[in-house]
Amino acid sequence: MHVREADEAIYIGASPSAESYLVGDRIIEAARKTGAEAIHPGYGFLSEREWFARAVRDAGLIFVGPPAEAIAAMGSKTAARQLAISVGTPVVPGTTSPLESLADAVESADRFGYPILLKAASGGGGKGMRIVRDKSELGGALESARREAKGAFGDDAVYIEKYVEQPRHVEIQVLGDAHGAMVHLGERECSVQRRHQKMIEEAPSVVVTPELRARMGAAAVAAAKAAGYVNAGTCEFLLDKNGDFYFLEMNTRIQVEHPVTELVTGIDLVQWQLRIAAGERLPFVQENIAPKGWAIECRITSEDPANGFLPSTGTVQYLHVPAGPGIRWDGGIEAGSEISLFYDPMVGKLIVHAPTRDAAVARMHRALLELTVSGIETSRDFHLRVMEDAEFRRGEIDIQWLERRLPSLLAVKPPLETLRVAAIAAALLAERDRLAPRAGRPSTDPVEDGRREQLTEWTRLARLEALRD
Ligand code: MV4
Repeated sequence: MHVREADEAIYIGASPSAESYLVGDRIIEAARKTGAEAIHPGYGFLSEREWFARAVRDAGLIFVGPPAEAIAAMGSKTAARQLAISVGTPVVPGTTSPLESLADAVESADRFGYPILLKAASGGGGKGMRIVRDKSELGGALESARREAKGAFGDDAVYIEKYVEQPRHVEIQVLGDAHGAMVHLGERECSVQRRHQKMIEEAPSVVVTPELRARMGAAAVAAAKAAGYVNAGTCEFLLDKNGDFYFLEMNTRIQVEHPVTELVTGIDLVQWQLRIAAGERLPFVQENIAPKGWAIECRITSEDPANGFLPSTGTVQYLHVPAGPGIRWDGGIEAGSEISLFYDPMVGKLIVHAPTRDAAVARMHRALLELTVSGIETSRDFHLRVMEDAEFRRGEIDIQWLERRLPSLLAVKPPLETLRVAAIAAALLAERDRLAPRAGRPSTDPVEDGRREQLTEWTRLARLEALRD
């Protein structure tokens, strides 16, 4: 679909991303061949690789994203913590340099108090993380964290943070130009996630007041500026039950969930990424930026929630996309699309905007009912169950909410609409059988035919009455 819609398409290699999308030279060569001036790295693949941003720049092209130096500054989690601390952005209590030994780990853990979290210094996204609740577990956890970090990032450096219990994941969108101006566009609430994969995001967050938004926003802008950040970026925070927030890390790319911010601020983030890359100045005044209404995004993936979110492959046979006021579909599939295991299972994002959170939840529910994807399993029904969930509707969510709630979400019976459609289909089939019980054989009994007709008429009226509500 994206190839057909593009003005020009260049073959960059075979389907495995290691042979195509992850080969920087192939991408840069494609830009050269077409005379493109700039490369937008999207999300995933090479979007946060310092070396790629540098290679694009060295090739005389524009990288639509932050300078390579800013990616590097935020890439090391311990360096990012030091940067944040240096400008007064709160971070979780912990070490600001990698652990040197088990003795160092024991001493640091005692200083901050259990439970603690071991994190990979080159990490992010949860890889190489270990919760340690007791001194006796520390040695083993340190070893396995190092091993996982080494495997995933080629670096076994690990550091310690105090473990924050049941926080929310709230992130702040920032936008900075190349002339030193930077604003924040408020928060996104991203707590509804499973195994570090976000499933639902919203803006604003039910627990963020204008005052807290201003403080978190200023903290995010300060950290981003300290890294020399330009273009669109996101600072991740944990927000605890007391309303205290802690900087975790910065995502140096446009994120999947950026549409919710676009809808509540009215600012087209991707357009501004391009305008910033072209050297334009930001025209925004921080005081005038405030979220209007409520936006929610559901990630529609080719995964089967009933089967432990197993990836589902196949051909999309039929697609019906919801439409109407306050509904946006950012999709990458159409009827005939082949869903393979080569790429991320996300096939589309359904995003709604409404005046209030309640209205947005209702609108999302209606839009999900309208969404039809056949040929592959999708997360659509799962999202319907979340929109119907009482705790979600009250906004009572934290980063463990989904995994806690999963069993009851999956146990819920099908929605009323589905039962209704099934009832109508059953009634129509029964009606057809009754009218043609002889399956094409000619009638031999006109009296019996008359009785059947009468019965059918009464049955039909009764059924219509029953189906009225
Ligand atoms: C934490 C934490 C609790 N305490 N740090 C996970 C991914 C990475 N970005 C940081 N993560 C966490 N860091 C401290 N000190 C809990 C998580 C965490 C998490 C954070 C955001 C969204 C989802 C999460 C799921 C599990 C754990």
